[in-house]
Amino acid sequence: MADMQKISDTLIAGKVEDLKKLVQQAIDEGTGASEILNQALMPGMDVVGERMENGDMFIPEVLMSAKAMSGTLEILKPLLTPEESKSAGKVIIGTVKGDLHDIGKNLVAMMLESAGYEVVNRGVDIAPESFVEAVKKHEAQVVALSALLTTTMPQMQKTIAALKESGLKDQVKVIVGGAPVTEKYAKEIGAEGYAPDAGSANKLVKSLMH
Ligand code: B1M
Repeated sequence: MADMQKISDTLIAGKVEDLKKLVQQAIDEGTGASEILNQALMPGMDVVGERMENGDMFIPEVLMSAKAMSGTLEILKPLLTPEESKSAGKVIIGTVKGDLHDIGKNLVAMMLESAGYEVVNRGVDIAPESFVEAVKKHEAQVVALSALLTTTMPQMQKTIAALKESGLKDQVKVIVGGAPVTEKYAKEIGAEGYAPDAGSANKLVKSLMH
């Protein structure tokens, strides 16, 4: 049985290589990828967030934890993604302009890929016009916007406005998510959907594709 607490503590300590080893070991022992994610890594990141807020952890330390988490996602990805899957549709995903948080967004991208969607992950700090460009280029059905800062949430509305201005809004559904985003906010800015976590993002995309 994998030691979830140890995995969590190693993530919080930002020990990148140790964490990769522990996660690999847990997988080799038969622990499921989503179990590791939900029972060790996500709770670990929550502790990091609390400590950051209380001033008990500083940016360089938080970055090490983030790096460690991203490293494990690389290990978990093939286990969450089927080798062969027919595309169920195309989704463009990115973190909005001014926002550099990408762990949650990458998790959503991974979950969508695992459900068979073709995902174009644009990265972080993506300006409204870059989303417009991506929709044009890839002819996607859904655009998923992530924001982790209250100060960057308005970029979601700006992205929707840019899509309208370019005449593309009728072709795509915009969905939003990220810790400070709410269902109410999504409605206010005219997004077609809101997902509180990666699992519900999958369900939401599925419901919008049909
Ligand atoms: Co930042 N940070 N950070 N940070 N950081 C938060 C978000 C914060 C809540 C911490 C705190 O004070 N408690 C706070 C925001 C306060 C606010 O505005 N409400 C904050 C702050 C203030 C900042 C800086 C301003 C700090 C500073 O410089 N003074 C700065 C801003 C930089 C910038 O973006 N311009 C900053 C910087 C950073 C780091 C770079 C150090 C690092 C990010 C590294 C990286 O991402 N590569 C970082 C981190 C790691 C965090 C915390 C600790 C963890 C975020 C995370 O990865 N969580 C975070 C505190 C917290 O959230 N507990 C915090 C794990 C991840 C799996 O969850 O991203 O919520 P999450 O994603 C979930 C859902 O939200 C949802 O699904 C995911 C999986 O279930 N979801 C979507 C996310 N995107 C979605 C898109 C969808 C659907 C669902 O599309 C439809």
